[in-house]
Amino acid sequence: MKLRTLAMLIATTFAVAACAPQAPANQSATQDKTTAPTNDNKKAAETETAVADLPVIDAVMTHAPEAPPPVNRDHAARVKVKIEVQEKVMQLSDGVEYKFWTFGGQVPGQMIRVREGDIVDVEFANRTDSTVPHNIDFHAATGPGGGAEASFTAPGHVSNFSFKALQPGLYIYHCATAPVGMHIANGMYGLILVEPKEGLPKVDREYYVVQGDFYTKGKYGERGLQTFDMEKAIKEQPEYVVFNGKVGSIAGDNALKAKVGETVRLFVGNGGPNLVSSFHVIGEIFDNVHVEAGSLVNQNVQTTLVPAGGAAMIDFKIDVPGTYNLVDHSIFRTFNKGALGQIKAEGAENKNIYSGKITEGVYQVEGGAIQETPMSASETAKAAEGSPTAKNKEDRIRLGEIGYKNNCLACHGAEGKGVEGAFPPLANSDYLNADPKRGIHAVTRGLSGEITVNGKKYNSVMPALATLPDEYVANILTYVLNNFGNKGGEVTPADVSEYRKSK
Ligand code: HEC
Ligand SMILES: [Cu+2]
Repeated sequence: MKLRTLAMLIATTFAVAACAPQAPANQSATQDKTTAPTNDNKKAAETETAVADLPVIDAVMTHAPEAPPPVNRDHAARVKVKIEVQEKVMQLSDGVEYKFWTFGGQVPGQMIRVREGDIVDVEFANRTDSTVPHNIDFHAATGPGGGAEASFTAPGHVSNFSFKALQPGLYIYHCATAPVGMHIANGMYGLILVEPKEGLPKVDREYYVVQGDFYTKGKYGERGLQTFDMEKAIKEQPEYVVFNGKVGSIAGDNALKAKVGETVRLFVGNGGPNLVSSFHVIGEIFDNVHVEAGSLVNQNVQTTLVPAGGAAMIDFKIDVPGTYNLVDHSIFRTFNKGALGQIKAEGAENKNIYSGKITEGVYQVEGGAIQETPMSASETAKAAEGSPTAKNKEDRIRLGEIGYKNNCLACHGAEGKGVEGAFPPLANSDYLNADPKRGIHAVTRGLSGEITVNGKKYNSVMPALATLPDEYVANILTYVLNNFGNKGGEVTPADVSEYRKSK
């Protein structure tokens, strides 16, 4: 095996060497493809060094969400990239495990950053404990399969091949071993950035985010080790859509950080295998978007498409502090399948740009005035009309289920599991079980500021549902207390009304 590898190495080296004298010709071919004349001039100006004379360096590679630092070189190099395939059980969500197939032990694989014109020398190893062969297709490479054939590697073997990073951009790499869809669905993708020769405009922070869809036998949130479901994959019906391989990987305590006044660049990829991402950051407008991660820059963009097997480069300035949610705006994926990330920005408020809530009151259709006072007793009674009165506790639970579905499910989820980093669980909630009045408080007055639920911190805002009648609130909370593994109990309309009167 060693001999074979050596022979292949030599063959690859020869192939590269043989190409070297033709390189200028190759390059003019590339020039024909580009349209911007300024680019052509720049390319022509830089003299081509023979491949053998290029300095050899190791690639700086980073695990998501970190991105490698700018290349900062004014010449080409041979950049050595080492990738080891590892099949590995990791968490897809809290309590949910999945056997991922990975480049380098994490999903996505490490981000690689090279310079336009570099030779990328890939060493591709497949561990002995792997169950199947793997390979790698670099969208940044020009050549059959993007390296897929050259890198096809059985368990316990290692392959080498090289490619020249001819064109700048941010490119997906992925496994392309049959069944290709399954290898990608198991997490085999990552990004390589080919910086233009002049580099990218400087920003204060850069992050690496890759979306992927996952197809588990069990439903979203079903605990235990989950296996791949080919049927769901073929139907393109994932249970999970996540950023960086796990629900909550960049939310809550893992949120990306920034400060007011800073510029942030996101290197966003989409491994797929199936879904196209409508990538959006709630509360931000993208200043610049390298559309499809190519050379075309669009400005003032709200949502950008990131195709499966594609990418986008996005930058924006943070003007005001707060939490910015990264979402796939095909929005059920965010609230029900896990596609939620966060940037937490600290710094000084700027009320001119964003005031925050100035007043809140009850909106009355008749008269149209905003009142500072809560609903009057007669208004509450009116709202309660048509919502039947529960005869007993069982009845209350039954009626509460409907109320829960209409008013709470959107954020806390059908099973009350919430969304890690954004919406706390009502299931088995130590916070709620410690004192059901907390539930009355949250629903009638809203809840904000830091709370800890089942050992996890949440610092978000639940809007008050102040107009729900007492009976209705009592039913919902009784339903919650008697479901989702909570400790039971009953909240009565009298409890709610009493709490409303307290200060
Ligand atoms: C718009 C989203 C949203 C809706 C709708 C919503 N909540 Fe919440 N809820 C939150 C957020 C966010 C928090 C955490 C607030 C914080 O971090 O301080 C929360 C916290 C809670 C808590 C305390 C924490 C815990 O997990 O025990 C309870 C109880 C609760 N909500 C119950 C409800 C009930 C009952 C309803 C429906 C009547 C409801 N919520 C509707 C977003 C929502
Ligand atoms: Cu593979």
